[in-house]
Amino acid sequence: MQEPMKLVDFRVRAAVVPLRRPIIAGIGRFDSWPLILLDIETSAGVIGRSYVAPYREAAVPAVVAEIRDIGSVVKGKTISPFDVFERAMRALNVVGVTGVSTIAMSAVDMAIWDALARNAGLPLATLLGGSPGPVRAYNSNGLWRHEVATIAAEARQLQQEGGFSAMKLRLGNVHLKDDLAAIQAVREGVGNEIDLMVDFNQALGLGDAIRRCHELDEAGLYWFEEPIAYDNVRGYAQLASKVRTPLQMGENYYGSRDMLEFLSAGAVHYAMADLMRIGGVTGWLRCAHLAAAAGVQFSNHLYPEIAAHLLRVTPTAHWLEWVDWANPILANPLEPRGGEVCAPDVPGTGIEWDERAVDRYQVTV
Ligand code: SMN
Ligand code: MG
Repeated sequence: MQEPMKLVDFRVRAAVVPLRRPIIAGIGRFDSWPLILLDIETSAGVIGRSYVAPYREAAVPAVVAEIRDIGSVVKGKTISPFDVFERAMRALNVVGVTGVSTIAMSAVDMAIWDALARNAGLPLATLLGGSPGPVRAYNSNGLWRHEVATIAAEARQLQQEGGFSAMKLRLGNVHLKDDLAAIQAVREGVGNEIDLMVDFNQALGLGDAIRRCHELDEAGLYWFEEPIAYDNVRGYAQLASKVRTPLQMGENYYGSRDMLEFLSAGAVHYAMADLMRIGGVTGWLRCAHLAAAAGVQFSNHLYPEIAAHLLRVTPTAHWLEWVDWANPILANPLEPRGGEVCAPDVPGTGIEWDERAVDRYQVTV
């Protein structure tokens, strides 16, 4: 029997990388993107890697502190994701089991799974019982709530960036006419054949959302994402029963219990999870099986490098959200082709740092 692999040390760094297109959405504007990079050193000599992006640069120190705190709880322990998860969350319980605690836990969990897969010499998808390979993707790298004049050209760029036939547009303008103009501009740029998801980023109140969704129900959109505040389960249940375009949300679920609430309330037609909030790979797997049991198609939010592996073992796998926002510090960024992203056939997740770029963008924490 092989010696069990132990957690030896955590190395946490932070970088702030430029965005090719500023993020402008109902939840705010972000001109650059903060990344927290975690390297977990193991007794087997392999390093497990992950990153999380907590949107706000000012939030980085809090997340880093929590990751280090988890490190102090689990260092020296055997690398088993389930046990580490339970032990760390038991410790963090006193400061909360969602928010920063879950974000930090997710970073640790993803790095642990990477270490396990690397040590086994297997791609993460294979370690989890699947295989590396392609997943269908939509391009989410643009179409923010900016000047309508540039939307058509941007939609064309997004289509060409990786042969995409699906993309996401951000809506939730105060006036319907501005949402309609943005949709029209995308159609002018790339025609009616592409699948067009739209995301309101919680911009609307329930009454306005019912009105807006009805007004847009004939626009041939693929899904309506997060029209109202993410924690309003009853509001989503009402909306879900009233609209014809499928309702999508979930990037703000903090763990599988949140998702269970929405699924059991019939509050969504599609579901998604953000690996930074859901509890990393472990949290994803819990959700993927809930979604499958409910017959609900399941997509990722961000973190395409890891999501590509996970969608390969998700029974109701739906769409991969393609963003390239971590590319500036990745040595082997994924390359979408023909509207697909491939979970790579390499040990682990395939995440490797471009150390020179990390030096360049690093900030002190
Ligand atoms: C989103 C992602 C990241 C920052 C702002 C908005 C958006 C999405 O909700 O689903 O891509
Ligand atoms: Mg969204």
